[in-house]
Amino acid sequence: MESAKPKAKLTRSSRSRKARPASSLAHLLSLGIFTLAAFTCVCEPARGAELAKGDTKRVDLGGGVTLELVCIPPGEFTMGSTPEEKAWAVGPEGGWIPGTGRETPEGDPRPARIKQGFWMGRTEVSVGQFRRFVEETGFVTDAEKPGGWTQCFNPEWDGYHHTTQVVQPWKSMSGKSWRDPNWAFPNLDVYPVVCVSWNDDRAFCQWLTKRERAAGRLPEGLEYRLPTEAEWEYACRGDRPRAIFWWGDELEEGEGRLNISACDFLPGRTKTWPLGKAPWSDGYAFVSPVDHYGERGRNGFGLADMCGGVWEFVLDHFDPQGAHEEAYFVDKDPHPVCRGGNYFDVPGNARCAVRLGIQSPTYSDSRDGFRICLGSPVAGEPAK
Ligand SMILES: [Ca+2]
Repeated sequence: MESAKPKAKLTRSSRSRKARPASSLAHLLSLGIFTLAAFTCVCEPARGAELAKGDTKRVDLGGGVTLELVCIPPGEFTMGSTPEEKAWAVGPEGGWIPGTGRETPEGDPRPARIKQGFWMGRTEVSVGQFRRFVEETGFVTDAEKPGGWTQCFNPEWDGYHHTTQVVQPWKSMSGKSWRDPNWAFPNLDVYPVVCVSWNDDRAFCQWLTKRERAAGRLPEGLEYRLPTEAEWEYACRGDRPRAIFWWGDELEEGEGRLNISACDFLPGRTKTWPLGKAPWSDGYAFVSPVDHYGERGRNGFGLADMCGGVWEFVLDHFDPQGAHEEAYFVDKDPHPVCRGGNYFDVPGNARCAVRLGIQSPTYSDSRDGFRICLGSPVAGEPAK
């Protein structure tokens, strides 16, 4: 952003601010015309009327496929979870297993600040959007490389058998990938893409940056990338006071808003997912179409599926001490962070504060996807 500021000032001084009504700007955005001056507004909320919360932008990925971005203005929020929230997560309603310590890395509530505004994908990146990337570049995901594998649902799984042993429904498989995550149903373009690694996700962002820049639509100094962990949590909370979910603390208020482990039969079976569940049907035992729940499923920033759906990779490496206001990276043995929970998770694992450290930058899973953002480059990001 620093390098962009002098140009932005020149651009602003060369036009009449009062001459351009908001409807005209909205029209330009709808056409995909995106100026440096327009983005600068995101970083300067004092300018008010031009770009603010609720503004959107549609990116043309080619082949008739688009990706919608939502404006996230800068602001402050409370990161982390209270002891009461952690206790709820492992209680009868939250449904997670007590004693695993999975909730500990959320840390205590603490103030955090997002200094620069950014744009964020309205939804998780879909199968159709990821397909455009692969079609244009021939990109081969980590799971598809020689010797590669991904974690998918094991069709032979027949339950947890708590009295004897816990057998997980997930199994490492070769020959499976984002193209075929081993669902028992077709992998539609409207589903969130899964079985993509942190490396794969960053490659998608890099492709989009180059593509938009080549088309003259990307101002110098901005790029497509994964959101930082702080940006993700700020965006997830949706400009509301800290709570368990983006709509508040009440699980019952989540009905019709998210896809988690609920009262839905697995395809071709008479069983639902085990453990605690949301006490309603959300319609899907596995993935649901992105933004399936419409307005009711969107948070205060207009973002869909921030809780539930699929886990979303963010840019940071995992620090068991808690998420950081500035992006956090390690030199050795990095574990990328996923946020937000997924269709298999109990309510206690689909909260705004939930964090998960992933095995490695090449690991992929049919519960993990990603969401992109458009913002300033992040200091210290490992080379792509
Ligand atoms: Ca579900």
